[in-house]
Amino acid sequence: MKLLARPASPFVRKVRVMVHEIGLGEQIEEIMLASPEEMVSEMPKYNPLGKIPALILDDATVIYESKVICEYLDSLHDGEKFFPAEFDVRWKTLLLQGLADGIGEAVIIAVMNKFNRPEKFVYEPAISFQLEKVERGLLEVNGQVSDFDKLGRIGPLSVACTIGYIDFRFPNLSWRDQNQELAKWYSAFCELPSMKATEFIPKK
Ligand SMILES: N[C@@H](CCC(=O)N[C@@H](CS)C(=O)NCC(=O)O)C(=O)O
Repeated sequence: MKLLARPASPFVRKVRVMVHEIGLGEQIEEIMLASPEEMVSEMPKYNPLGKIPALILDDATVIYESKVICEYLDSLHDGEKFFPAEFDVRWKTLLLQGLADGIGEAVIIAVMNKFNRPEKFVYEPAISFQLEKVERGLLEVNGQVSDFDKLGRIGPLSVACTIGYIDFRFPNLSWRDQNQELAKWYSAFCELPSMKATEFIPKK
């Protein structure tokens, strides 16, 4: 299998961490697209939405959307499942994944509005609108941290990848002050070898 990816994406990281955790690394070749331009030209060939990640199976079937890729990968191992079958746990972990992914998407929109355009087109209220979603989302997640060990694995993993992306894009966002439980949990989660192996360290 081949994973089409870029190193900083929180959605790609979710898939990569999971691949490490379930020990499937040998079976998946990571193809890191070299630039945003390459992504724009290449990705629509695999995903009509033009987005990474996309997983190309050995029979050339393409799976996109990180949540779908992760659930597919979960069917390939016999260890503790990221998407539990039991309904009560399943819907909670899916909801947490949805919230975490939504926070990540808000960060991406804020980034597009802030950095990827000429100064005169930067509209601060549009950025604040997205960062308010991030703030509300993290507060909600913070309230669930004490239940994380009962919540199924994909939700917390999605949270960790989103936070990694927030810290990369908006390092001055002081989310830790308001979300101390989450900050403590995140710092411990980052010690996992799978998180360390997939950490994006921007070039200075
Ligand atoms: N819902 C998608 C989101 C993926 C996504 O937004 N990927 C970004 C990179 S982090 C992307 O490819 N953006 C390019 C674009 O929107 O054209 C998923 O979970 O896979």
